[in-house]
Amino acid sequence: MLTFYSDGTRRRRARSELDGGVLVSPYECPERVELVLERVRDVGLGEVREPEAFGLEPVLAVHDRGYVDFLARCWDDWLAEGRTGEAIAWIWPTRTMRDDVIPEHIDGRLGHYALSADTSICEGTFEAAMASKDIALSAVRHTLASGAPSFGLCRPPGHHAARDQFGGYCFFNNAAIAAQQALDRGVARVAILDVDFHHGNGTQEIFFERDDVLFLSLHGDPRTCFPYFLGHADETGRGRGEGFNVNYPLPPGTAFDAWSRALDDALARIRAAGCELLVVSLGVDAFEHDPISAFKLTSDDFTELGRRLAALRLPTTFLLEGGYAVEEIGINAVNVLTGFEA
Ligand code: SP5
Ligand code: ZN
Repeated sequence: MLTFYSDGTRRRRARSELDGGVLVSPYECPERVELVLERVRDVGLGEVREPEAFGLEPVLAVHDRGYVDFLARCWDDWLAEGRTGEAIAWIWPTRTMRDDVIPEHIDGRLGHYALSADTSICEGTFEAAMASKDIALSAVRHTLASGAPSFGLCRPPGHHAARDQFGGYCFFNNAAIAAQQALDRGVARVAILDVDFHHGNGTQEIFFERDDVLFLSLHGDPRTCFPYFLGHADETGRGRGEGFNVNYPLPPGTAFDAWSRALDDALARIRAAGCELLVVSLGVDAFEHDPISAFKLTSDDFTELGRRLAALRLPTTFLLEGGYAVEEIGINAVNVLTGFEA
């Protein structure tokens, strides 16, 4: 299987993440992609290719132009205020305020465009997000052109990024951008299966009213898990999108037995919906030793996940999302891919 990767993903090297009231070194660090790449090479998964540059047009097909401009300028605007730390949102247009007038000041703009305070913006963030979406676009283009599976070694991840919001370590929604690209190239219906521990709120929001993308997500129940405010089972889509959004919120402690029952249900729905392409939002933070998650999947379970995905016999593009057990991230992500090819 081809892997798409570029060093541009490492241009984001944030120092700070607000976690439990403390600024810690971010869980979503550049070492993550280095270790996955090393594993790809160790097991001989296949060629590693540089992505092409696709520019902003495919980004603007799913994201708001004002949002993209904000991301492009945020770091400079922040520095222009004389700030020394990294840009972190700290005030939001919550229930009792207005959100229809976008502030001019960078602090207000950060609150408008952020969905959480775990994600700081630092130098190189925009450039890394650009590299990440180019990897996703190159991977899906390869799958569309050849029918062969591909792996986009994306970083930063994407599935929390909504049409006009960043957060949860995500800026551009790589899976949504890739799926939209496939639709624009003539694919009639795409399935996005999100196996990251966290709910893919951004992907859900982008496609919620559409029937050309079937979105399915297995994740920690938002009653107790990030992102807390989306991902319940009764969110099934709206309008013509009704029935094309499927959430499987699962309790903390869920192991492969129960997790894979939800997976099998998701796979049956993908089959029934007549999808022509599968995009896997491949987070491996459902791993038992993940430092910020609460499921109990083992490294071998990821191999079995790959096998079950292969049984769909669909053109498939894998895009890396989360996974923070850095020592094992390569093993777990690549196990899915080798399981798929077995
Ligand atoms: C892509 C992805 O997986 N994003 C996840 C973002 C989660 N951010 C909030 C993490 C809160 C971690 N708190 C854990 C405390 C353990 N020390
Ligand atoms: Zn996650």
